[in-house]
Amino acid sequence: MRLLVTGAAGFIGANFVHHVLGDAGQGDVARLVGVDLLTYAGNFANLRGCEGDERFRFVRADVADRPAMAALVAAERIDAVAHFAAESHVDRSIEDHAPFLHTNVHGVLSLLEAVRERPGVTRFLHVSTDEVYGSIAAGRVDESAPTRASSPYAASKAAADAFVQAYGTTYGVPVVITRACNNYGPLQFPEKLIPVFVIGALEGEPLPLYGDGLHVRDWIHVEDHCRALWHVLRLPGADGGTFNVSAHEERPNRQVADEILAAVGAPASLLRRVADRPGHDRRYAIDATRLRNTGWQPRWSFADGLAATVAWYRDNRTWWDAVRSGVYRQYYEHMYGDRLRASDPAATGGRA
Ligand code: NAD
Ligand code: TDX
Repeated sequence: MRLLVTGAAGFIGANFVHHVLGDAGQGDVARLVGVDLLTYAGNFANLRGCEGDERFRFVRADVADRPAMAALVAAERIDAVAHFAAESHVDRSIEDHAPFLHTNVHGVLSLLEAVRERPGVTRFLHVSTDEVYGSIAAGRVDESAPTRASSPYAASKAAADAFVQAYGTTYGVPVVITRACNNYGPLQFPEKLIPVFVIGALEGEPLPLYGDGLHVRDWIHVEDHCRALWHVLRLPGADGGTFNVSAHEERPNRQVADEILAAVGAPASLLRRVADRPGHDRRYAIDATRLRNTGWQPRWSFADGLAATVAWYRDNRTWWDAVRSGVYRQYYEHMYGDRLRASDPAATGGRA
């Protein structure tokens, strides 16, 4: 396999590259080209250890640059694509949709065009999200559920999914879509709930819980997600298919916060109830039976995965010290400053 991995320096992309260049891909991968623009979320340090692997090459490029993607796919004789590159944070999409339209929509179109021109490509794996289904009032939804995006981020991912499906139907591109629930684990940029709260708890900083904290998310350890993606990338007869990826581990955010506080050994007084996210989806819960029926299953329980993740952040302070410097400070102040100053620890319901 000659594999193109976009978003290779991001959280899930980098974990996937390590997974595939490690034991999982032994004998299967002749070449792995990692592409990443190295935006605020991309970090070349996430790929430490890959530089010495002769199968690996890193290219800094914008996935929405059509000529660059077409040239790369042709020059490297790519025969499979795993597309991770995206603007991935809901709160940022509420501030400015433009980078989301650029990368998530124009980016996927640019890659689909590059692949359409190259008949040797046997799989285009589009890494999508459960957020395209919108809030799920009860039960778990399977892949037949309609898309009902709530945030500009989710809308851009749903649009990308629609283009991927259209290129499969119209041009016969061998596409597969995966829709995963919330990931957590090593190398996650501290803008998402778990790394914000783990690092905050380690530092004794206030932890901003949006709204009543009873919004439910469905959690999967990034390693289980990467195993699912590697499995789907090579799954015979899957062209045109969509697969939900979930460990079926649902929890309200407040419970996640409590579990983090317990794992770190930090006091509940750090919790702050802050102004809610506009359009905040109340609950995500997807059914991954279709994927499980093809032979994949998760290995991490949330309790073990969270403990391992807390241990990783505790042991890798240099990694997060570096990513939390400079422009990140401005982001944190912009996103949380006023909300935290307006918050009241007592508003956590007497727990503070
Ligand atoms: P991330 O933000 O950590 O990483 C995204 C990467 O894409 C970064 O390295 C960034 O530099 C790169 N990138 C951004 N714009 C680019 C561009 N124009 N050209 C090239 N590279 C660019 O995100 P993540 O959490 O690793 O998510 C990866 C994928 O998985 C995304 O498509 C996301 O929608 C999807 N997903 C994420 C989750 C989650 O919980 N994090 C869950 C389901 C699906
Ligand atoms: O500081 C916070 N406080 C808080 O209460 C943050 C960052 C989040 N939250 C809440 C909002 C959500 O209910 O925690 C929950 C999780 O929030 P995020 O980590 O921002 O993730 P979410 O919005 O659920 O989206 C994630 O899962 C699906 C990823 O960011 C997406 O990329 C993925 O597609």
